Amino acid sequence: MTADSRYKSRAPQTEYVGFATLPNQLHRKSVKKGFDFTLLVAGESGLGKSTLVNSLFLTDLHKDRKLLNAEERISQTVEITKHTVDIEEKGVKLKLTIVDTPGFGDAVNNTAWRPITDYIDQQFEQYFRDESGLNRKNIQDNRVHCCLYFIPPFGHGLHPVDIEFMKALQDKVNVVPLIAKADCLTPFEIKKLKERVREEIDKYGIKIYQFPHCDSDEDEEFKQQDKELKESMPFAVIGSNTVVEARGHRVRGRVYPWGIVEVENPSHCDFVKLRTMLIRTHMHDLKDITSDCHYENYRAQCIQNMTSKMNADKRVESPNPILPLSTPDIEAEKLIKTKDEELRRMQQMLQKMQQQMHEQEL
Ligand SMILES: Nc1nc2c(ncn2[C@@H]2O[C@H](COP(=O)(O)OP(=O)(O)OP(=O)(O)O)[C@@H](O)[C@H]2O)c(=O)[nH]1
Ligand SMILES: [Mg+2]
Repeated sequence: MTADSRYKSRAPQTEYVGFATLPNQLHRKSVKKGFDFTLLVAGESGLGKSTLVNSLFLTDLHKDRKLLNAEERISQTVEITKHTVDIEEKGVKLKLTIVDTPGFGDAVNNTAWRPITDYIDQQFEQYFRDESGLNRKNIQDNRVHCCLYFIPPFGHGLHPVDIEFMKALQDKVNVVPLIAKADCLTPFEIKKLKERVREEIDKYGIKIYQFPHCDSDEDEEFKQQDKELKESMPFAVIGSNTVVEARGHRVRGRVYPWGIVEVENPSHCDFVKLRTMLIRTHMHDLKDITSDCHYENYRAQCIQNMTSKMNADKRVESPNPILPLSTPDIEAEKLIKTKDEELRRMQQMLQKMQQQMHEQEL
């Protein structure tokens, strides 16, 4: 019996090949492994960055944690601080890391963003090293997947420092702009400021995180949610660490003589939309873009730098730089070849690894 006839005779009996279980297999694998997600906050000092991440932390994400009372106020952030929480919901594990950064003044300063871009690069560098190392199976992904950038509610749009800052970040991380302290503005002012910020983002060519296109075959509820999210950018947010009584419920809010502003009330601000987008709907896309685009840029740059360095070494190692390269010193040539070979192997290894990672994620 030929191989072909053997397959032909078997085919009708095996109607169900079994690849329909692939999504389940992937689901099981991902659930077992758990997910990680890193969020960074940046913006001028005093805009409520620490307060907001604390609000994000302590509500849905960390129900058991004790809420801070009014006296336990957050103090000014003086250095880059990393907080990690392990969350488990219906058996799915999420390691959420929040990177809080010190705010800066509103004066344009060429280096204000440097510690943050350095931090992002350091995480890429670590990942690049781990990926090329031996223990590749257990790599900790500390790359920054999203940067919440806080825009002041005062003034008529972006400050020069905001433009500079977002531009410095845009090729390294997914930038999600937020209008800070939205309770300082009326709904009309929020609408106007949002329009203005969107215009300025276009005008100055700032690349912010773009929501993926919503397929036409998605269900209506999803389409509606997607539309609302896109229209709400930049999200106007309010943060608070105090729990107050409102409409018979204990809610996170800010008390004013004229009433209570509720953080999680969708008619008061976009806090819930932001949280939904980060945690429920777009986490995977933010991670994909980090990996396929921002990290890929970093990695390509690294490889290019390594190659240029090797070429420079090659020239230095040559005993007589005036001589043409076709008559090189044999030992130097050998060394260069070994280095070239090493680099090629490393590139192949990285490509293979990336392919595997893509396959795992599919
Ligand atoms: N009105 C209003 N005040 C807020 C809001 N969020 C925070 N605040 C207050 O603003 C002040 C500064 O808040 P922080 O969270 O420390 O601000 P930050 O951006 O982390 O400041 P730095 O650490 O200096 O960068 C505190 O008194 C907060 O209570 C908000 O949404 N609305
Ligand atoms: Mg702070």
